Amino acid sequence: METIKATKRTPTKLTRQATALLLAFGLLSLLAGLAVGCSSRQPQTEGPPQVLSGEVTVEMRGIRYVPAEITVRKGTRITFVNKDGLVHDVVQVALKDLGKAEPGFNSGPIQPGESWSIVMEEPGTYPILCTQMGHYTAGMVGTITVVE
Ligand SMILES: [Cu+2]
Repeated sequence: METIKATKRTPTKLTRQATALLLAFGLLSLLAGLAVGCSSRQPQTEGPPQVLSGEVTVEMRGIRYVPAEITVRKGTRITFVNKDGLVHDVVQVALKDLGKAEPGFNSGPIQPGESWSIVMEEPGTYPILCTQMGHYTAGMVGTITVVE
């Protein structure tokens, strides 16, 4: 009877130690994983937006404004160049206000290979979109931010 008890106790003790070891290893690998995760996230830190000035070009290609988001100094001339085989336009209105509010500016149709430009004089945030059929729903929207 006693030998049976002893053999019963020993595996229990071992199992506890093994469990403790496994927990310790698990915790260590979890911490290591977190440390790796943190260091790999660091290079994605974004700085303040680049402020462009003088003459700036935005291409219209692939039914997109490229770049879609720009920040410019007031007095900057922005030229929109149509690189697509489709007609585009540049209408200064927020998507939610389309058809309700008067656009701030409207380029009218810009034919393939043609361009249109505007000088931005007033600081502010100007959402733009292309009103050609299906274009803004395809993602042809952008924002011009004008700073002092
Ligand atoms: Cu378009």
